[in-house]
Amino acid sequence: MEKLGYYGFMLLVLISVVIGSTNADLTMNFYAKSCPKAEKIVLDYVNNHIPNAPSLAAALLRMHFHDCFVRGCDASVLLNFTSSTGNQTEKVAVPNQTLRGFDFIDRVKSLLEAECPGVISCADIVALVARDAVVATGGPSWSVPTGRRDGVVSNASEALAQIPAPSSNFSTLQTDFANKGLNLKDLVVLSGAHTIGISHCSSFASRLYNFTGVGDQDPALDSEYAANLRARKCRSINSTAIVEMDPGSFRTFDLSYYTFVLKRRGLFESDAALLTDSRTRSFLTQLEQGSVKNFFQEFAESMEKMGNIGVKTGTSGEIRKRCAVVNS
Ligand code: HEM
Ligand SMILES: *[C@@H]1O[C@H](CO)[C@@H](O)[C@H](O)[C@H]1NC(C)=O
Ligand SMILES: *[C@@H]1O[C@H](CO)[C@@H](O)[C@H](O)[C@H]1NC(C)=O
Ligand SMILES: *[C@@H]1O[C@H](CO)[C@@H](O)[C@H](O)[C@H]1NC(C)=O
Ligand SMILES: *[C@@H]1O[C@H](CO)[C@@H](O)[C@H](O)[C@H]1NC(C)=O
Ligand SMILES: *[C@@H]1O[C@H](CO)[C@@H](O)[C@H](O)[C@H]1NC(C)=O
Ligand SMILES: *[C@@H]1O[C@H](CO)[C@@H](O)[C@H](O)[C@H]1NC(C)=O
Ligand SMILES: CC(=O)N[C@H]1CO[C@H](CO)[C@@H](O)[C@@H]1O
Repeated sequence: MEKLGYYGFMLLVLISVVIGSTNADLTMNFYAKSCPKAEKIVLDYVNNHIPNAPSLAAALLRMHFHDCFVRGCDASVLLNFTSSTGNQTEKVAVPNQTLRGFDFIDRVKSLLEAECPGVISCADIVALVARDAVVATGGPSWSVPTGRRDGVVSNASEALAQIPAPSSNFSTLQTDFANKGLNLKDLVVLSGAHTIGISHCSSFASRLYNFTGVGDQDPALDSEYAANLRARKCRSINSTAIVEMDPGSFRTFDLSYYTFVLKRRGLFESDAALLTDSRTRSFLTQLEQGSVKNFFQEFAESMEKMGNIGVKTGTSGEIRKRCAVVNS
């Protein structure tokens, strides 16, 4: 730095400012001029419908996660077909087979198209709906800056490769999150989303039956809890039943996910994996022992980061007319 001298230094500062500004960021209330009622329309729709179908809030939150982890938050998860991949879009990949709520997004999109045709991206709809739905069920709120544009590619193999599987160990989770610019704290905080929603037995049944091929169960899962799951819900390895991820409060955004994980009752190996590293175990314990308010604040911070992953802004991508298909 010394060799650069003052002018060299100022030049560097100038260059980084220019680079920073061409990399257009999301902004709060991006549609204030182009469609002033947009965010209110989303909020009203969510508030009118989520109280009647609270379980959708979890599905919509998860959809935002799956969108952001593949090609950035660009609504690629919603596409049925693209010219490069045909019908092998993210939707058909194993992790997406249990996604729900596509028609909810489509209905919000129709309302927005009626108000301001061709203005609001599907990617922003996914981000806004996820936040508003979680808030509508009493969960945390977070800032959702907007201005995301929609992608034109959706590839099933990428979803399979980049969305962490429930069987993931700690190092896989760490890498998958780091690849998206998220750290270990984000991993623990965002895994806390499993305080709401449901899971199919297929996502964890391998832990209950013949885990290592000697008729055993996953030793990282509380054996009493495992026996209970085998007896009541997941009666065979092929059971199609669904279970509450956070039994007793699966509709309430609270700290009980962390309590369950610490009792070795997290459903997935990926939940249990958070106990296998001293750093994530310590975050987990801190969150569990802290206040709900603290968890909500941390969750808001990490969600904002997640909502920023690989966003397309400015002139990249497009504003889709229908969320399931790219514009022709
Ligand atoms: C850390 C890696 C993660 C893994 C391996 C994982 C895996 C899973 C699996 C397997 C399910 C159950 C799907 C089913 O069988 O129906 C699930 C559900 C869910 N996940 Fe995750 N997840 C992870 C992180 C996240 C994150 C970051 C979020 C959101 C911020 C999230 C939100 C949810 C929600 C809300 C549900 C319930 C969905 C519903 O009720 O339909 N997960 N997750
Ligand atoms: C989809 O992604 C996979 C894995 O990244 C890649 O090998 C493949 O070429 C992609 N398919 C298309 C049609 O782009
Ligand atoms: C996907 O496309 C292939 C041919 O490209 C077709 O045979 C198949 O039926 C399609 N699947 C669905 C679910 O539309
Ligand atoms: C974690 O899982 C990955 C992928 O399955 C595997 O390659 C790796 O060896 C595992 N790491 C540990 C520490 O078990
Ligand atoms: C458990 O897995 C092993 C190895 O894959 C297999 O040989 C055995 O038959 C399985 N046992 C049961 C009860 O499914
Ligand atoms: C589960 O499904 C697999 C594959 O479809 C089958 O081979 C297996 O026999 C089934 N196991 C049980 C216990 O039903
Ligand atoms: C996209 O596929 C879904 C099923 O996954 C279907 O319900 C929807 O009608 C399709 N949308 C379009 C525009 O093709
Ligand atoms: C929501 C969705 O599109 N789910 C699809 C996931 O993929 C399977 C096939 O692999 C389809 O049957 C589901 O409709």
